Amino acid sequence: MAEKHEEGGLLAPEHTRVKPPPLYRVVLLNDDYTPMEFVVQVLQKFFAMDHEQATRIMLKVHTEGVGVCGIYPRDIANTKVEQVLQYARAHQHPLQCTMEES
Ligand code: TYC
Repeated sequence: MAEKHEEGGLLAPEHTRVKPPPLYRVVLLNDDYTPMEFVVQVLQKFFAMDHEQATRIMLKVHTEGVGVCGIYPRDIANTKVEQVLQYARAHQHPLQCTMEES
C-alpha cells in the first residue's frame, strides 16, 4: 500500500489511527459448593497458573467473592469463559465465570 496509509507512519492522517482492541478481565465468582481443589485445577488448566498461584487466586475468590484470572482480547476472554463453564458443568459444579471490559 502507499506509504501515506502506513500505521504509525509520519504521513498517516488522523482518521486512519486505530484504537488498540479493548481488553477484558476474566473473573471467577465464589459459590458455596464448588470444591476448592477443583477451582485450583481450573486455574491451572485454563489460565496456565502453577499450583501456588492458582491457590492464591482461588482463596481470593473464596474470601472476597470475585477474582481476576487473566486479561485478554475479547475472543480469547470469551473462549476462556466458555471453556471454564463447560468444564464446570461437565463435572456438575456450579462454578461461574464471566468477563468484563478492562
Ligand atoms: N467457596 C468454595 C468452597 O468453600 C470454594 C470456591 C472458591 C468456589 C472459588 C468457587 O470461584 C470459586 N468450597
